[in-house]
Amino acid sequence: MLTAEEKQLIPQVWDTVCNKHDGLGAEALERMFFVYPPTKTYFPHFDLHQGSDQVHGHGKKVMAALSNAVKNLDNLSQALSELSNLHAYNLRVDPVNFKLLSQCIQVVLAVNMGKDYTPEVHAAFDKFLSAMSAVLAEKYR
Ligand code: HNI
Repeated sequence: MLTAEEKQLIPQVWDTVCNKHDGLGAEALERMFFVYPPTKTYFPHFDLHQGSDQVHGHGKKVMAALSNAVKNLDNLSQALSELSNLHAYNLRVDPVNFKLLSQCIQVVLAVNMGKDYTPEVHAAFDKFLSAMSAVLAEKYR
């Protein structure tokens, strides 16, 4: 459960960092594909080279979905319901992969925020991304 402080901190960081850099999603995806190559198997139809327009475009979609989640911290399950259906029924992404992408998102935040990536911010995003992953995986059974 996110604390009241974390519910304030997450939108603040989102507005100051994530909304200002539209490449953060692509940066996280590039890391995921590089560090965990099996994740590439879900994207056989994509050009996955560094700097790929497709990865950039997909990164923007992922960030937009996260933005929507940040606006609905009390209501994640409903806000992400369609996306959860898509990942479970159509894409059939193995839920372990959500953790891998979440880790890459954390690293990208850390790299971009430097010392502002405090333990409090780290903990808040860890909880938020775990909650997000749980919702994306909840239709699997
Ligand atoms: Ni995911 C499509 C959001 C994790 C594989 N994914 C999307 C779309 C969004 C999205 C948004 C576009 C939906 C649409 O077009 O209607 N994905 C998210 C979020 C997370 C996530 C917020 C976790 C934080 N997706 C993952 C993971 C994988 C993944 C971990 C696999 C490793 N996603 C896909 C694939 C598509 C996709 C594959 C379809 C891409 C395409 O355009 O063909």
